[in-house]
Amino acid sequence: MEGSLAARAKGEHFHTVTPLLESWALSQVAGTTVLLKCENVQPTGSFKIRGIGHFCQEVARKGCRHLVCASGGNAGMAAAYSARKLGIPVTIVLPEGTSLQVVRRLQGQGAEVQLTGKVWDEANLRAQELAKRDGWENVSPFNHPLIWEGHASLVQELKAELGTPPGAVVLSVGGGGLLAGVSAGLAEVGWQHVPIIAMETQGAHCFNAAVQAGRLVTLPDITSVARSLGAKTVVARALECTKEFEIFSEVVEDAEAVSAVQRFLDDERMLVEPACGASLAAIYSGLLQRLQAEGCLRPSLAPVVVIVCGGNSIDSRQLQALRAQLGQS
Ligand code: PLV
Repeated sequence: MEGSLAARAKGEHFHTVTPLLESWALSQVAGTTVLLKCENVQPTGSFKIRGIGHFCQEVARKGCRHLVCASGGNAGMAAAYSARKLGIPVTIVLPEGTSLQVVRRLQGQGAEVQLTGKVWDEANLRAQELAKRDGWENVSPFNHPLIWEGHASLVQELKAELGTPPGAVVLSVGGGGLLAGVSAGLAEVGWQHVPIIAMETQGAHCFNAAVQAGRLVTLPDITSVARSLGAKTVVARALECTKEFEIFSEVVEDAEAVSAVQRFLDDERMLVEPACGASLAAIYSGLLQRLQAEGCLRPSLAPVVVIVCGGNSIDSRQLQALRAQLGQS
C-alpha cells in the first residue's frame, strides 16, 4: 500500500520513455530510414499504459473505488497494472475467445477477469453495466480525452529525441485512441503537417469504412485475426482528425499483417501481435513506397517512424497457428 500511496502522491507516470531504434532491415525494404518507436517494451507490453495509466491516475485522484475495463487484452493489462499501482480493485471484461495466457497474466496483476461476448463491443456492454455500481469507473480502451492526452506523450518523446519532424508516422488503428493521441501530440509539438499512415486489417477496418463513408460506420462483425484492432466503430474524434491532419487510411489483409509479424521477429528478434503487424506491413508490403510513387508522400522522405504498438496476445505457438490458418506454413 505504501508504494501505491507514494505513486498516487507523486503522480509519477506509469509508462516508460521507450527506445527509438533505427532498423537496418526495415530501412532496406523501405528505401528510407525507418525508426522503430518500441512501445512493445512498455511495462504492460503495449503503448496502452500511456493513456490508460494517465486516465486511471486521474480517476483515482477523484476517489474512484473500483475500475472496470472491457478490453481486447492490452488495455486490460494497462488498467490492471495501473489499478495495482494505485491500490484499487479492478475487473477486466474480455471477449470469450481471449487466450488463457492473457487471462492468467491479468490475474497475475491481481485483476478479476470476466469473459463475455464474441467481440470487444459485446464485452463493453457488460463493462458499462458494471460501471453503474457506486464508486466504479469504466476505463475505455480508446475513447476518452485523458487517454489521448496520455498517448500524446509518445510524440513528446519523438520531439525530444529527433528535434526535426519525421517524414511520416505509421500506426495501427483499433478504436482510434492511438490515432487521436498521436494527432494531439503532433499538434502540441507543432508537427501537425507530418503525414500519418493509419493501418488496419481487413475485417477490423472500422476507421477506413468511416473515412470512405464520411461518417461513422459500425462493422457487422470482426473477422480479422487482429483481435486487438477489433472495435466495430471507431471513435468520432478519429474521424474528426482526418479534417485537421494529413491521414492516409490503409487496410492490409490478415496474411500481410501476420507475415509482417514473422519477418519482424526474424529481422529484429521482437514478437508482436498481428495488430502491430498491420503497421509493420506498411513497410514490408511496399505500401510506403506505393504512397511515394502515387505522390501522396515525398519521394525523398525524412526518417519514417513506425509505432511498434506491441501486444500481449502472441507467443511462438500462436504465431505458428496463425500462419498455418493463413496458409503460410
Ligand atoms: N487494443 C484495445 C482494443 O481492442 C484493447 O482493449 O487492448 N495495437 C495494439 C497492440 C492494441 O492492443 C490496440 C488496441 C491497438 C493497436 C489499437 O489502438 P486503438 O484502439 O487506440 O486504436 C479491441
